[in-house]
Formats: sequence, C-alpha cells, structure tokens
Amino acid sequence: MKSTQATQEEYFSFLRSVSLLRDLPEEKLSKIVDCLEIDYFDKGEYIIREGEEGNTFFIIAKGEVCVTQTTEGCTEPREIKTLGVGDYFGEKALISEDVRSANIISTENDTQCLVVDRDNFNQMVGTYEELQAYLKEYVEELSRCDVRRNVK
Ligand code: WNU
Repeated sequence: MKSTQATQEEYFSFLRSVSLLRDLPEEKLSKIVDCLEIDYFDKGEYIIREGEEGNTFFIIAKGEVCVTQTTEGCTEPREIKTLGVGDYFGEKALISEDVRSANIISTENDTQCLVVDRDNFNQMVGTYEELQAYLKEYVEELSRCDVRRNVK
C-alpha cells in the first residue's frame, strides 16, 4: 500500500485493535500494513461469491456486510449473519484450500475492506502458531455450521 505516514499509522493502530491480530509482533503487523490493499464497495455489491476461487482475506475497516449461503430446499441464498468494523472474512477458502463457501455482500455504501492476499496471509498466519490453530479451529466450526444448515 502506497500511502502517507499518517495513514500507515492509522492502519497500524486499527489492525492492532482487531482481536485476531492483537498479539501479532510489531514487525509482522507493519509488514501487513505495507502490503495492504483497500477496496471500496457500494450497497448490494458482492465482495465474495459462493463457489468462486478466492485468494484474499478481508478485514472490514468501515461499513457492514452480510453473509448469505445457498441451502438445500431454498431458492434464494439465506442470510446467516452480518459483520461490521473489525470483523474479518475470507479465511476459509485460504485455509481449507477450497472455493468460497458463502456470499459476502456489502450492506452499506462506501464499505471499506483491507485486503490481504494469500502470500501475505500465509506469512501472517503461518509463522504464528497460535493464530493458525485458532483459525483452523474456527474454520472447522464453520464447516460444522454449514452441515447443520444443510448447505449445498
Ligand atoms: C459460515 N459458513 C461459511 C462466516 C468470518 C470469519 C470467521 C465467521 Cl473466523 P470463504 C466466504 C466467507 C468464509 C467465512 C465467512 O464467509 N463465513 C462463513 C460462515 O457459517 N462461511 N462457510 N460465517 S462470517 C465469519 C468466522 O469467512 O470464508 O473464503 O468465503 O469461504
């Protein structure tokens, strides 16, 4: 990410406030800031589509998104939760080496997401065992939720 010093510092302290990244070493966090992209989405815009390949991890910096999924016996994808500032998504496709398992749709204009690509995600998570274990467990729990929900 090319940006001013002030912006870099803003992102640094924002990322520090994200629970997942709370204990990440200083230099790791700075590295993430250096390679961040920022994406902007309007209301109704798809950030992630179920079934597509995905190579990115997202952290919401502004706005709100909803998570929807296609379930057995329903024609329309079903809304399963909403996520807001400081929440993240997109880790499952990266960790499970699978396609995207849900839709993520912006529910506000000017939703802003910090985007981390697969390489940087692996660097962030891979070298930090606790984080890796935590996410792996979370992703397994999501799969169990999917089964209970009768996801196709
Ligand atoms: C759910 N089932 C599935 C959420 C975000 C982060 C964490 C929950 Cl640690 P992806 C689609 C994304 C997926 C998840 C997110 O949607 N998601 C869920 C569920 O019940 N996915 N399959 N709830 S919000 C959420 C926990 O991030 O990652 O790359 O894309 O498959």
